[in-house]
Amino acid sequence: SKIVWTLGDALITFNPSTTGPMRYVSSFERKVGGAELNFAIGCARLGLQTKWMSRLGGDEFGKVIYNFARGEGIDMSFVKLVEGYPTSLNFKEIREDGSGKTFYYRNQSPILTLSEDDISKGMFEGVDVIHLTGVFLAIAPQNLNITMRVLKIAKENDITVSFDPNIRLKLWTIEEAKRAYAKIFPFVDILLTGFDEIELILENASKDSLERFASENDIAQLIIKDGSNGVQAYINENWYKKEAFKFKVIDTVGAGDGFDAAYIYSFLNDMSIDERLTFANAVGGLVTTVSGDNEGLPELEDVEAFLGKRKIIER
Ligand code: KDG
Repeated sequence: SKIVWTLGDALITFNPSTTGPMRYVSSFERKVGGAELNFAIGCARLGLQTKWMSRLGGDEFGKVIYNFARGEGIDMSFVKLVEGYPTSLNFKEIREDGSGKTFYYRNQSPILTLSEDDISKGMFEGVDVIHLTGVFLAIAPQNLNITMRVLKIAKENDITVSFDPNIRLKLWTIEEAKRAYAKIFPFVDILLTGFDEIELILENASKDSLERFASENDIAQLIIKDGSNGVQAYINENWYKKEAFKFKVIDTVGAGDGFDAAYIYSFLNDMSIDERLTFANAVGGLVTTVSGDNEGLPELEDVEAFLGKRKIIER
């Protein structure tokens, strides 16, 4: 099968047992999250060979994340546990409609111990897609250098680069984000962005300015996700559009990561553009039906069953 490679921080994610303001929530479920890890789990469940690079605390929580990711079948060769850095935490607040807020405790993230020297060409042997996101960039300024090193190796070796800006204004400012993204975009082949995000980045998300942006940065596939409003895409200079499926939403966090994983899976498996957008919409939506960032990520046969292409015997 095809191989994807990603890089990023992971967190222990505490999902509230009740909806409403977090100050009134007294019990939480301990789960696992992190945008790039969610992406990796999504890829692995669909059947891609998935490599994830990260640093986790050498604490109990670090071991929880390590074992969880390994249990999902992710290649952990580039993940290390580091002593002296507590594993990052993320407490979630969830509203009745499944949307919510995030409270991070990640100032001393173990991923701060990662440096450019940890990136070498050999890590990318056989890799078909490298997927990066803005969360990693937002965590520390030196992560831009690490990312640039990955991107240069990708270019030299003709590896497809996919990127999700994943803007997190609790971690950096929009100006800082835009400065970093401007360096990244020229290396990107597949940009998977939220509609609100690309609007923030370009200050104008009209069709004209999106087309200009794609052509200036030589981005062949620009995918614009807009939650329950569906998805638009500008691919090889043509526009596409797909409505979202309707779901009973429990927890929206992680839906974008699931969409990204599904899009990359469908791209690597030569689905048509129409099929890719349908497939990714289905996976992103399915994620929202389950509490937690990644518990709702489907296996391939679940997506096929949802799309009516296969029947699952349930009892
Ligand atoms: O995309 C999901 C992430 O938002 C969540 O897992 C936490 O990595 C995270 C972040 O920084 O927001």
